[in-house]
Amino acid sequence: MSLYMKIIDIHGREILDSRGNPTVEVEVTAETETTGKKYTGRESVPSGASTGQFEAIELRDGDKKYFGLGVQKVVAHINNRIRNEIIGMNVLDQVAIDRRLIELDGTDNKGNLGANALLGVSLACAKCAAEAMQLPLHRYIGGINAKILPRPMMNVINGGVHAKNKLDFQEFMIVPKADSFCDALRMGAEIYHFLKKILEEDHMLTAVGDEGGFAPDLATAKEVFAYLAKAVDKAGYRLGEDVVFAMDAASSELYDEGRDVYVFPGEGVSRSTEEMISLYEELVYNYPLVSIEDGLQENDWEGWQELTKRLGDKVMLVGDDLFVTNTKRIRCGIDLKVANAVLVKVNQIGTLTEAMDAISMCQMAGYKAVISHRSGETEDSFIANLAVAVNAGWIKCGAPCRAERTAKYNELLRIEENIAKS
Ligand code: 2PG
Ligand code: MG
Repeated sequence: MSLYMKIIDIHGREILDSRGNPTVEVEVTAETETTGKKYTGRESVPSGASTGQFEAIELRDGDKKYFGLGVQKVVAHINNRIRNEIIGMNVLDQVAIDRRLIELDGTDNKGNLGANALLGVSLACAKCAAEAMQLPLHRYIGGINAKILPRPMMNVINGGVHAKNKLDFQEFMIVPKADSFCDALRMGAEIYHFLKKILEEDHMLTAVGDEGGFAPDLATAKEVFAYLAKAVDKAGYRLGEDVVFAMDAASSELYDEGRDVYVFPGEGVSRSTEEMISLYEELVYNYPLVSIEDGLQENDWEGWQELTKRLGDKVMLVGDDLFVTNTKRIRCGIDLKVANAVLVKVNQIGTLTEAMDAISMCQMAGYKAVISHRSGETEDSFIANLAVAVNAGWIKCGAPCRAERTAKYNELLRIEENIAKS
């Protein structure tokens, strides 16, 4: 590579995420060899609640501070071992940086230095490189053809482990469709406000859950979709045309391995794999539901095959805990004809290069890639840039509420403007 922007400093620190838990922030500084001009990129690391069993390891201190959730050890890894190893490298050589990080960790699951250490450094390098090249981040990562604004999947009703209500399924999303991202976002926000009104009229709680959606004490998917349909209608949009629905069952959280059933405490029922699939068929038949994420648990490849046979040509079947943004598991899914879309979460795998490899694998196999936030987020908007960089077409980043969610949406507005101008 002819351009050399030497990394001269890396600094990690502990900050707070949207749940008030510690997470990692990293600053990377690089210097132009010829002029000595310095550029800095800063990024931070999200954190999940319904984490998949096969995700890369998020290291925590486990001591008295912050109930064991501190990340001081991770910060020390960044400021010592990683810093020593990466300083001097070319910040423009993302693949080499990520490879070095992976080698330095030396484990399959990033359990040594922590995926949260690696990811913070990896993303901050990309940001610093974009600054150094004086390019918008989406353009630096994606190049000249980065141009598709994603369709937002907006989680407006929160349940599962993201809210303390009766709702067992984790996420219910509205997916507006418009000619521009700006209009889609406005539609989503309008529907969100109508939803609030309708819930209030029915004396439901409109306090919000971790991802900014409301967390009323509804128990079933049908009840939720009935409210969503009403809100879409009140907002003046056509259900099924202007707006469709998506859901994240997050079913690994509901699964009881001993009894081989999915337990729904809010509904007071259990469901077998067959009953889960039948329920989804019924929902798809009755509502404009276009996407079901983690419909079955993360180890049930056979169940997923059946689910894919029955619904794969009608809706997006998105693997989150199932694939964990890991090319080994995605390869397996493609070979077994399981699912048809992958939820991409950068912290599930730990480096930007590996996340982009996962996206390429999806796109080559005709699987959709949905770029996603975590339930624990920061004001960082890297994923908005990533979604456009890879022309993913879809992004899932919560309700149009809470600054850590709107940070992503607002960044997409800026990107849309930027693309229109260029
Ligand atoms: C999910 C995510 C994000 P968490 O399951 O898809 O919405 O939740 O970050 O808690 O895993
Ligand atoms: Mg999920």
